[in-house]
Amino acid sequence: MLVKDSKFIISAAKAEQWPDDELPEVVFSGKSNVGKSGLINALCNRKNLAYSASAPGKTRLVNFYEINGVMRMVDLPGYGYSKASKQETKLYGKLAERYLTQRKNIRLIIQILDIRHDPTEDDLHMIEFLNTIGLPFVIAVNKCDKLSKSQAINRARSIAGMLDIDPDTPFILTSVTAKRGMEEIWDAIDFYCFDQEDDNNETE
Ligand SMILES: Nc1nc2c(ncn2[C@@H]2O[C@H](COP(=O)(O)OP(=O)(O)O)[C@@H](O)[C@H]2O)c(=O)[nH]1
Ligand SMILES: [Mg+2]
Repeated sequence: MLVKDSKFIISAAKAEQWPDDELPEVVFSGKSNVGKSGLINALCNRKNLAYSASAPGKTRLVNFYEINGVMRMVDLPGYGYSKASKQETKLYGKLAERYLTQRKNIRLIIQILDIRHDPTEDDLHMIEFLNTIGLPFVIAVNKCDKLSKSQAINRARSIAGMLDIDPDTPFILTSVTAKRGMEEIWDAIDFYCFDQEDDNNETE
């Protein structure tokens, strides 16, 4: 999709604040600092749309961004947020969990991992959770600019082997700084948000 218009809608602290319409939503999930906001910015060709630095505190809420008036990107609170107290972590975890289990608009989840590190226990729990809720997800292994191309491919392979996922799950190497993998992510977004509906319409 060519992004012509992208705007921040709301940082929701409770479900009552979720936008009340049928727009498809793509969710960005991953631990703090893995690049959730950066990926949203890169996909939208914006510098600061979703940057936490410009919105202190909002990273622990569910942030909604509307794209071209036809879909939304949703920046989930990062898990493993070290600065939050245990109680806060639990609360924000609940916000994310409620959103993921109750929100009807979700078409796709982009689960982001750091290519340099093995998945954390939190990452593995999150992926287990994604398997149980049954919504489509892809894995983005981000920060691949930090490694050489061959190192990145090897790391991605070894990370894939550590995950309990369907072997068909798309595994996309991404870099916010080098703008890598953006087309592949957009392909997945377009497919899950729009193409499937088009296919249905064609066969009617
Ligand atoms: N080198 C590199 N740095 C990245 C990449 N993605 C994010 N970062 C940096 O990692 C930090 C956290 O990114 P951010 O998008 O705020 O992570 P979030 O907490 O998951 O939203 C920032 O300093 C980003 O500039 C990437 O692909 N490559
Ligand atoms: Mg963020």
